[in-house]
Amino acid sequence: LPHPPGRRPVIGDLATIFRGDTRKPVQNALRTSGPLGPIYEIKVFRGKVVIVRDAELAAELCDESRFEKKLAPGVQALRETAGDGLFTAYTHEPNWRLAHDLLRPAFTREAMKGYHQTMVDAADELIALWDRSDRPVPVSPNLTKLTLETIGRTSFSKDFGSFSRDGQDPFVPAMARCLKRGQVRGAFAALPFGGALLRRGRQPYLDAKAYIDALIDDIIAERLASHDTSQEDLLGLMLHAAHEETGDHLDRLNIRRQIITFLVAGHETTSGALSFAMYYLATNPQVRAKAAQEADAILGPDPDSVPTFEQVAKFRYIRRVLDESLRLWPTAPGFARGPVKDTVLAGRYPMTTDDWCIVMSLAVHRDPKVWGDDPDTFDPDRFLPAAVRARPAHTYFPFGTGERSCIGRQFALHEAVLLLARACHRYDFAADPAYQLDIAERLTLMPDGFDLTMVRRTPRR
Ligand code: MNH
Repeated sequence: LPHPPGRRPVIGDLATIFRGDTRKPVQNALRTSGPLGPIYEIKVFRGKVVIVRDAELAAELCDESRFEKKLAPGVQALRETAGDGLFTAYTHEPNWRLAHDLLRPAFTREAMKGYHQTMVDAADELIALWDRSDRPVPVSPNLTKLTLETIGRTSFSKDFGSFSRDGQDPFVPAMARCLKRGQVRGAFAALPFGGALLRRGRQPYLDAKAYIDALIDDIIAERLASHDTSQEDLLGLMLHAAHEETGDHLDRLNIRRQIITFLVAGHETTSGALSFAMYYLATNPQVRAKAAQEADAILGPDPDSVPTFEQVAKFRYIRRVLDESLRLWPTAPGFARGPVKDTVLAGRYPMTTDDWCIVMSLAVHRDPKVWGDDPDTFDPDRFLPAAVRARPAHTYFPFGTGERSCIGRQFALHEAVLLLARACHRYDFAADPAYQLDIAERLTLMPDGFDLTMVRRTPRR
């Protein structure tokens, strides 16, 4: 397979991966990997990663009869914290199927109806915060408050109190430290002096882990103390649901891992998606005007009116803005796939069951074969129903693919469209013309240093 030029002995492509900005390997790959063609490999020390950036190969990898989810080393490293929680489980681990079946009822349309008012209330608190701000608001940190409150309150009866605090909830950096620890451990294990480097970060890690453990204990203890076994939210299902066929329950260790999984998976990706959508609305006045018009048509002239559950599905244009934002910046920028049985990809690339590759959605979402010769241009009309029907299957996957795709997709879309609709209805907002989109890479992609001045507007009929 092709690889980036300038490969060195021992370190392999390390220098290339981090060239430019060491904190942005994913964006670096998007920018520089084009000449390597549809599929290429990178090597670092003894590790090898194959990356697919082509729509046809990606679509083939979505064929569930031949390929399945694999855990890339970066995801495997999260198992130290999330174990066999839904996201980090191997499909063959019994707890994956069990949790998938038990928890799915928390993500039906009916379940969304139950969360709607809680989502509206959390959005209201963010709106109140924006109303009070006489300075530009920090978009991503504010939206992270919203998404953390939303997952906490809807699914665990946990109020983080994010809106009554200035900075972020301590949960966010504590969790980041725990997750990073696993990844750093994986990376350092391969290095000379790795052990010494690891010892340095040990105490802060232990502190963060103790904080998270106590938080989860509280969440579980409070619910058990309420003696309410009827609540069918995510936590209720985790604690009390029995499998239809086997009667099995989730065990206590797995419940802890699921709570961590949902608190993390349930907020960072959605916050990033919302932030990118706000960025494109702020920098495309015609798009913002159309979104505001749609909000006015559905919500009417009262700036305080909030969407009903049924109305959320009616913001078709705003939904397209979100879809297009997730095309350009899928906040989970890739996912790993590998063969179920030894096979040949595209009739050219033999793969065994030990092989895997990363489908780089970020690049595939810009393949000119699918998206035309201006794939980097933001255009929500790419998601008009006729345009969607005209595209081949498996060309757009911000939520992954197959049975291991995102269980929280409807949840994220409902939450996000609701907030965007309210924001476009109530405010006019323009980005500082000097702001250049700067994207931080953590577990996910997130606009960085992006502020907006929220100016009240007058909705019209
Ligand atoms: Mn989510 C899996 C993206 C919101 C909970 N999510 C995935 C995958 C992608 C993804 C991609 C598949 C990863 C893989 O193949 O390895 N998720 C997103 C995005 C958003 C999102 C872009 C928001 C936008 N996710 C949410 C929300 C929740 C959630 C909200 C919970 C409320 N996601 C999950 C869980 C999984 C997952 C749990 C793992 C599902 C499984 O493997 O069974």
